[in-house]
Amino acid sequence: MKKLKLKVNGIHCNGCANKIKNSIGSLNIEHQTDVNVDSGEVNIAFDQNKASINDIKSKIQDVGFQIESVEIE
Ligand SMILES: [Cu+2]
Repeated sequence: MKKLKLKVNGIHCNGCANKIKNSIGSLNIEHQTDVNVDSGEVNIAFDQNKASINDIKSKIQDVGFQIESVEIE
């Protein structure tokens, strides 16, 4: 599993958090996504054989959020 730590702009509530989780879920890959509403930090562990970092970023951007930074762990 590949681990990413993203700083995402525009997360205001649990609804936003769920939007992001569902967007990653729509990739239909093994993943664990945690969203911290207070800090705007999104931690994602995902199967790097099934999706790329850009796939993950695109999904989050597609539902209306701006990615400020990406840290690969
Ligand atoms: Cu919200």
